[in-house]
Amino acid sequence: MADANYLAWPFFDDAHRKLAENVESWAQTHLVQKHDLADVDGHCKALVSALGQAGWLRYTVGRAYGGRHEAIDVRSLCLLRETLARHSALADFAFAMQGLGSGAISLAGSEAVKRKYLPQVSAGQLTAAFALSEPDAGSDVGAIATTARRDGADYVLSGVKTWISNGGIADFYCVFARTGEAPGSGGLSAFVVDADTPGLEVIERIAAIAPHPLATLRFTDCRVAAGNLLGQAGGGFKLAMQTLDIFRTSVAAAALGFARHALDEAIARAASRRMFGRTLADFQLTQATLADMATDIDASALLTYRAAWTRDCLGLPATREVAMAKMVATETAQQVIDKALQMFGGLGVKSGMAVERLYREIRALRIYEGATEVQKLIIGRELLKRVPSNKNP
Ligand code: COS
Repeated sequence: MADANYLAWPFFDDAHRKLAENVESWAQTHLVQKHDLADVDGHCKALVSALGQAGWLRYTVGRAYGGRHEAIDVRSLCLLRETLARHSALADFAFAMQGLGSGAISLAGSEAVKRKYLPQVSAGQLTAAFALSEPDAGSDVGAIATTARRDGADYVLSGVKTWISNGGIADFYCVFARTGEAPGSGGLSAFVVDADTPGLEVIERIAAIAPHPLATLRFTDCRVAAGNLLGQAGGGFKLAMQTLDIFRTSVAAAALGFARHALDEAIARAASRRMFGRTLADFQLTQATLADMATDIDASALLTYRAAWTRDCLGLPATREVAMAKMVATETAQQVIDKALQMFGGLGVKSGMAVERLYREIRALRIYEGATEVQKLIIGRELLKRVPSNKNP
């Protein structure tokens, strides 16, 4: 059982502690790692449904639409993701995408759009996706080239989106496209687009290092009602950033879950592996490695839950805190997992071993929802804002 001492930290209240306990016990009975992931799509759909039935997806939307809290509580999101990730990367993925994929609706959708989508997202009856990245616009969101042209009561979308998680299995996509109110980041808008809308097709399924549904989408004169616009025309860039400010902290939490799993594997290995007439744990080198791993995990947890608490309790976007948490938790989780794998020797690289899986599963987290380099950029810019003449360097 992973270390749960951090639950005593002042970032949490008793409801959070109870939530962590309940999701841990649910995960132990419902999330047996399936090593044969031939049907990743089917497995993912089943997980969305199971997470919905168990009530965990209620934490991805606000109370008026079936949610557990008035607005999304980031500490709950993080506790859920950390626990799910410790048990099953795909369960964490399925949970996370419901929140990220519907986040722009929660923040800026009209009442009608919220009522149409959010209750079913929360029940696990609709699968959500966030369609931001393009072949030439990943980190540079302001370079988005997909267009949305106003035509009477509709918008007509044309372009290509790629690296879209849940692409191919989602029921709807929150799509960011250029409406042209201003050049660059000021000319983007967000739309909710149902997966079966004529003109939207999945043109490639992408196989990834750790399998999950991932696709490239093409929009060809894809017509959506103007009512599907999320927020103001031209407000799409800020809406994307606001959505990421909420969910990036939960990426840090997922990385923590992977790292805690790796530490547990490493401790069990150290205690049981015999060599040179002793156990691996008897070597000071091993003890030093374990100490580094545990300290890195605690440092990541402190940054992660500080970011979540800052947003929940101080009501601040916490852009800087979120970026620090995402950067440190994902980077250190990669190192923690690498150290755990090393302690397994040759066994560590054998397919199907937990550390081998974790080694692959952590990698994408250092890239998606803003690569480490982007987080550094964000932190640097936030610091420079303290100098009035450098408000937007
Ligand atoms: N919340 C609200 N508004 C924000 C914001 C935030 N977190 N971040 C920036 N803005 C605003 C800025 O204040 C600015 O507003 P004004 O034009 O009114 O001054 C506007 O948005 C443009 O901001 P900025 O000039 O910083 O934009 P850049 O094009 O330089 O982009 C980065 C900044 C690189 C930080 C941004 O594009 C980014 O986060 N990229 C990574 C995206 C990502 O995560 N991709 C992965 C896809 S999801 S898997």
